[in-house]
Amino acid sequence: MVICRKYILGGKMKIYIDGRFVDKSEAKISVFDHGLLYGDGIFEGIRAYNGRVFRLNEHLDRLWASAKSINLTIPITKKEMENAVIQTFLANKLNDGYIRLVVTRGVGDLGLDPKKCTGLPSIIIIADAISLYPIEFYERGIEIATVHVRRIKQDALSPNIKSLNYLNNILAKMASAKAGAMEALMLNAEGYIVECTGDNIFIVKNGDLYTPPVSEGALIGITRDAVIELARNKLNISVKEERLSLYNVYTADGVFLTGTAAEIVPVVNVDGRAIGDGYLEKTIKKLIREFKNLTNLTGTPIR
Ligand code: PXG
Repeated sequence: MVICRKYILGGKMKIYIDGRFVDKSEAKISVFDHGLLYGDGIFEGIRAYNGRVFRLNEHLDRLWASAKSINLTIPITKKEMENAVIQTFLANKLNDGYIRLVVTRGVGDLGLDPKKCTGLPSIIIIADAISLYPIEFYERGIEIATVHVRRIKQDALSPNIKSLNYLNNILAKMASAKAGAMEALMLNAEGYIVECTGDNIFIVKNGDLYTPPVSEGALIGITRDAVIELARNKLNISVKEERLSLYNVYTADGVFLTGTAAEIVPVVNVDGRAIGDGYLEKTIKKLIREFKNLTNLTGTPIR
């Protein structure tokens, strides 16, 4: 997706590295860090709205699960990490913003073997003001394109490990840009819909929501979960996690993407086909409104 970053204005950006805050220009790690050499590490993207960090515990639980899965021990507790995230927002005087939380395997030698990383894993926390797409795209919707790059097979690498290696997604992103679209629709090896490069996908059909089950190879998105809860519990909308084909997407009444960075963004065109009611689709509008309420009123306070 196209990221329009509005960098922190005035003052210096403060980056958290291994328990210390440093200026952006001083924020450096070793060229022998296996996060850099091999993408051996994990990350989370987290957002704060109106002085509250949205679903922080869920993000930390997912980070810890990613770490467990690659046998990496995060050298601080979840409570300490929660504190570090809050302190990073405070240090950068941000009430609304985006956090990139990265944990690398740490410094090793030029071989793959993570046992050679004898020091501690590195923890890096970067906060910034971000709006993913220019505002008019949230109002008008975006165009996406199906790409030839298939989502990596889960029996090779679980999509639920938010690893520092995002080449699968980056190659897909490049292919969608070639097709003149803002985001790539990724299929699994069987040709069914999975997700986009940094967001999950939903369709609306006859007032019901459908999204691919995560067993198709998608990340269990935190925004996806929030949207499913809002639809079922607040708006009384049925949500079905079902295998979806391109036919289902092309013939939907509405299509939208969800992600921490993207939030909820309507899709108005897929592979050159205009989608149903586009950005005017009623269910999507209701969900965007409820999601705004939820993000403004809930979350871990920044203080
Ligand atoms: N699928 C993938 C592959 C992701 O990386 C999501 C879905 C949405 O998940 P959440 O939990 O955020 O609702 C993601 C999100 C970005 C960006 O800049 C987003 C992600 C990773 C890297 C960059 O938009 N992850």
